Amino acid sequence: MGLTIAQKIIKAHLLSGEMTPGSEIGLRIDQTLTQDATGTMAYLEFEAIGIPRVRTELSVAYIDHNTLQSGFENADDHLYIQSVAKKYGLRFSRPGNGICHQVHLERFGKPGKTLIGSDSHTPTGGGIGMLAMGAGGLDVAVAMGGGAYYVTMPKMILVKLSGKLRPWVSAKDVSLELLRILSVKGGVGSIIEWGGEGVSTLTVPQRATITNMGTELGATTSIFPSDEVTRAFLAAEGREGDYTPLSSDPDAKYDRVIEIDLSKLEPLVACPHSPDNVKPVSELSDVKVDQVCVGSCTNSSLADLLRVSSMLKGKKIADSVSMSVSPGSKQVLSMLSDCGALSDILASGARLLECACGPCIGMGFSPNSAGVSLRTFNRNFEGRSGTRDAGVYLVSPEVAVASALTGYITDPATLGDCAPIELPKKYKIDDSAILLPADPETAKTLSVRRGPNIKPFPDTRPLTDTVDATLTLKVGDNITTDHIMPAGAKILPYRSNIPYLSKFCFAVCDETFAERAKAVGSTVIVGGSNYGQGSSREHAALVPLYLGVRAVIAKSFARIHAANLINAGILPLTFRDPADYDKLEQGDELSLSGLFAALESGEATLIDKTKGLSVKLDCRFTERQRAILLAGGLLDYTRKNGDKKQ
Ligand code: MIC
Ligand code: SF4
Repeated sequence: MGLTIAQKIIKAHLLSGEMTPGSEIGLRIDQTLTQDATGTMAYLEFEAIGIPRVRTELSVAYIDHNTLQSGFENADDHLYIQSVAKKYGLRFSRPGNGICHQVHLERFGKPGKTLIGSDSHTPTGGGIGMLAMGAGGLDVAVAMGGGAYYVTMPKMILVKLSGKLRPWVSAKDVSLELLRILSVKGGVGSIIEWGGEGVSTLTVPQRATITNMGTELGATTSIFPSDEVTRAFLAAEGREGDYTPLSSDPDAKYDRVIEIDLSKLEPLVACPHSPDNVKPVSELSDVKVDQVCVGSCTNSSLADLLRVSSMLKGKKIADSVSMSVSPGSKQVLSMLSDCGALSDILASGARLLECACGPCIGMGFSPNSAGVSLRTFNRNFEGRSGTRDAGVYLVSPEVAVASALTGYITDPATLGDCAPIELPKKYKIDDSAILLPADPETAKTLSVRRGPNIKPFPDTRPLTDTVDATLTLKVGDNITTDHIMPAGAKILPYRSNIPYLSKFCFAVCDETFAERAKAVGSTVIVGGSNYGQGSSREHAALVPLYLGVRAVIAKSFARIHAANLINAGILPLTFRDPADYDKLEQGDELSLSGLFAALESGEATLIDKTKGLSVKLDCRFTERQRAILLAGGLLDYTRKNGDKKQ
């Protein structure tokens, strides 16, 4: 039987398991990336595993999230990561060089290779034909040490594209259309492959926008073929040698096929507070806009910003709008500046921000109170912008600029003709902000710099046969990691300080949670479906571990978060009958007993001592996951089994 693109890459990297959907597979990982907000913890874990040098083909440490440096904390973490990279054999992308996914696509991504990154938008690399997945920091640390990365073999969804995008309609609208069709849960357990004759009409940056936002569907990853368009992109980056063609076999089998005619799409908008709350721009023309942000790993390529500058040229943004532009990389910024496009952006009244994540993760440029913010980003979860009552709308760069000019959500087609954008045949290459590691001999003599903000990893504990705990928090569906462990300018500097971070755990839902959890000492959290969607941040598991969370019981879990809970030694359990969710109440005293046997049988019984009832839970894990849970998490498991795993 023929294979899909993803299946071909999986087959070439398969270390263990069967390629049947639902079974656990172990993959050899060629490349890893980290960003600084998850990187410090990932490298502390890598050091704890105790391997002298990374064993991947390429590992890169980026600094792009925590660039505000409003105190010593971020600067200390940057120095820590820089010194780790030099000693252990990684490239180090300096602050200011750009957003990890954009820079990785430009300078390192290779079709046919596997990449895991401690960031949920790592699938951006699928735009260039990589099998690129987001993972928790500990999984990345293990992969850096040469260990396999384990995922559940996904189902395959083919999105078959026909036609060509009309003027003013962009790759972002393709992503939003798929979110409209599938919802934020629709990709869970699947890889989304893009095919059909419409693919050849999309450039690599457009493809990368689409694979980037596949994350919002909950997909394991998304991938495009590698074709002549890919070759041209790599050639423009001076890397034609990295090109290999990749396509699915004509008789490849997909579990589901979705057809999208590009020529029928119109500009779309994801309304607050979920990326799948999608409406056509034409229905929102009454919405007055306070703020517009262009950038993020979704829409900050040269092509995107040339479009922005051509729309702004000779015009002024509305007085009532505050607009920011954050280029995705130094390459993008420098080329914008060389061709004069940057001046057109600045002359319009827009503000230029750093080549970094910035407002996307609430690092500055928060909206005014109850403000309406239009962003070319990928997430609009409540509170993520830093302003709790702001309404964030996700849009294409075209809709963003049209709205900045008029002050209302505006269909760009009302502005007249859409001028074509000329992309250069060669990009400007300057890798001087990517520092190389020391040679292995010198590396042995180097030490790592650790600032006072770096606190030890929380205490882990092996699983016990009985867990008695209080139901300290009950939450609803689609809880994001931004709810569990918020980010933003006030908190992000403390990503290497779990005790401090713990004060903010679930603060968006319930400000008293952290105190209450600490007071009871042993906690169970109950959630609805798609619990833990969003970011890959393992802090959303490590902080609960620190606060005494022993199990999370939900209707269903998002993939990376479930893995992070297991890696932290916290049990992710699901209701056999989702209706049982309604029977449990915050404050109930619970008991899970006979857990060792439950791990073997796949079924656990929860006793609600307060209500006097019992509830059946699914407790199905792979042999490896059971061993991790019994050991008290992946770190302890890897330390014990390190040699066997290589
Ligand atoms: C995000 O977009 O939420 C982040 C910040 O990039 C996260 C990583 C993090 O929390 O550090 C992600 O997407 O994984
Ligand atoms: Fe950075 Fe935002 Fe992309 Fe996350 S989604 S990597 S915060 S730009």
